Amino acid sequence: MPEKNNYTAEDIQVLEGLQAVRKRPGMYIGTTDVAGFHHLVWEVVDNSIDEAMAGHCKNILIKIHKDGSLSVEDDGRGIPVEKHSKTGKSSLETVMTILHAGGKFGGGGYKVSGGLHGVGASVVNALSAYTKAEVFRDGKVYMQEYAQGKPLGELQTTGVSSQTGTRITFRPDPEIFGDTVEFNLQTIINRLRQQAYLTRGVTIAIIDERDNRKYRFYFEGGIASYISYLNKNREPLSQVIAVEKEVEEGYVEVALQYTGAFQENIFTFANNIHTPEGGMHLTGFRSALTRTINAYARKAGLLKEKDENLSADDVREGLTAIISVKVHDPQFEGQTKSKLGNQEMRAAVESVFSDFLTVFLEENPKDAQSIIGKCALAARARLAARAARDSVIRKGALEGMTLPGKLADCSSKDPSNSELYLVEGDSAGGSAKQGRNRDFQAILPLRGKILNVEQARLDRIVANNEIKSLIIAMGVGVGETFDISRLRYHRVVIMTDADVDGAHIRTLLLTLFFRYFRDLVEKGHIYIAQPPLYKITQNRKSAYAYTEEQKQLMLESDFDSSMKVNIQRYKGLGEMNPDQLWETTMDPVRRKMLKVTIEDAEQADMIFDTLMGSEVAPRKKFIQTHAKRVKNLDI
Ligand code: 0RA
Repeated sequence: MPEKNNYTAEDIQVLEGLQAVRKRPGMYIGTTDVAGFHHLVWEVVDNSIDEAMAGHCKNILIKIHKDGSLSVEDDGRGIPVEKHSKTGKSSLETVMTILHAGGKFGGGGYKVSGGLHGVGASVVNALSAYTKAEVFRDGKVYMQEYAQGKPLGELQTTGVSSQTGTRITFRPDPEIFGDTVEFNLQTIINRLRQQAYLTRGVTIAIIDERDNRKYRFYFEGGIASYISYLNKNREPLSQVIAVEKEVEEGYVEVALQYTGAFQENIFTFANNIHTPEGGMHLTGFRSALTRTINAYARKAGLLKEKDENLSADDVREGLTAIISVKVHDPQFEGQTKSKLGNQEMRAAVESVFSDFLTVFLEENPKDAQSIIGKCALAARARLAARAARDSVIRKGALEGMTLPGKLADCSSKDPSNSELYLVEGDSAGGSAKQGRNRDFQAILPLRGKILNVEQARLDRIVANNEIKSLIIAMGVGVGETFDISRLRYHRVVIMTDADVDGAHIRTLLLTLFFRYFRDLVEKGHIYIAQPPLYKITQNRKSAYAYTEEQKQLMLESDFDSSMKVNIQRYKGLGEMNPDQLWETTMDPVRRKMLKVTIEDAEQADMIFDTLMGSEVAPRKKFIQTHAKRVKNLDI
């Protein structure tokens, strides 16, 4: 036995472990930017969620403190504090300082062990300038503090308490994250709301002490409530259908509802971790859905003998679904380690869900009828779309279809350095054509308002002339024939006027890209041009301002305040001459372009539904709520 107060082999191992984390934080938390910074929060919250999933904790409270620290408090059993047989330290100190010593020693459970998740409290501790762990257990309060992962003293008893639970307070280390990153309340809210849906019955509260904002999430219905939330602006075609079952491989939960929308929205999770790349659980769900709906439709006579089967796409139109599985040893694969690889979950989800759906459809003939009616309509539209596409798109695209006449193409045939500008109207189109560098910049003028794709189906969308030109110019096809490798321009730039009409056309185009060309958005091919709002001229000196604030700043600091200045407000791109358009908006060296990203597909989706969908009330509410944030509104 090592002697007390001596530097033991264990101590050395601990220090080496902490050192490894500080030396290569990316290996443990992905990055050291804002994402990695918030990863610390998820790690600590995950431990409390685990305690809740095990049925021992009902409340979790997150506080963002004014001093740059954050605490996570739960009313679980409390991290054990007795001496740990292997390390000779308290279990608490072991959990807090030894790499990979997860909370649930030796126990089964669903503690995540793959990917970046579940690396635990010791990593957070190592990457924090200061950490305090408090445990409420056995009628006492225990406490230990750390700096950069090293204990500042022994475990102490600091008081008495009749409660049980754990509170971890940590302040991320500026040496690792820099000193400008802060906790973002909205990021934390979004994540915790999602966790509350996925962990039925737990209450998660958030207090931001920087401005005293408070939030509380509790969802009795779990993922079934999540479906209602996602569909709150859509027209429901069925009840929310939900099943959960413990199986040998783990735990399976599925909830879904059909709506009048044309798109599908499926979100999948494994051990509460979002798996946007899908995986085995999704595959199992999809095959069960198609098979079960077709079987029922045949049996009930809703599909006749001569009818083709409903396709996988048909049964997903208007579907909102959540698949959440728990698995003992999750394998995360794919480009972003967000695809569930566990083969056994395919059959598990497939059998749980198809057994349940079969019974549900038989017992609820009204729901069954409207679901199958919707799928059959989708099938008819698909056949119509195929016919339309065969005549207008596929034929052309595959046989070197002539590009639209209005497209002023570039001479480069290398997509990686080619740009396509989508310009509102012919007059701005004219300026852009003259101002561009024709080597690599192509211009496609769009006339008037393009179709609102949120309220139309693929067959009508491909028949719309403006959209047809756009699809042919991009070269990627649409729907079943979409192929990103055929993209003719790696930058597709939306260039609209800085007024309300311009904003509307931009939103319509973004909706189109989001709904039908989401891959282009996700791969970073869609951009928004930033034309200037003002030109300020004084004598022979002139400058462009892109925002109201910038104009103010320039007038105060760059121009002579006693002499006359001329301020030109650009209402539209057409008011700029070609040279001006080039130097302010199109020249790669001087322009400012925004890359469109989908940080949170779910949020973006909801905003699109709100703004573009058929329900008027939510749109009005959204605009009222956010009207103050819309700047440069020019009516
Ligand atoms: C291991 C065993 C027990 C509880 C925990 C870990 C535990 C860990 C964390 C981390 C955050 N909150 C937590 N709550 C509990 C249970 C020991 C027992 O009482 O049997």
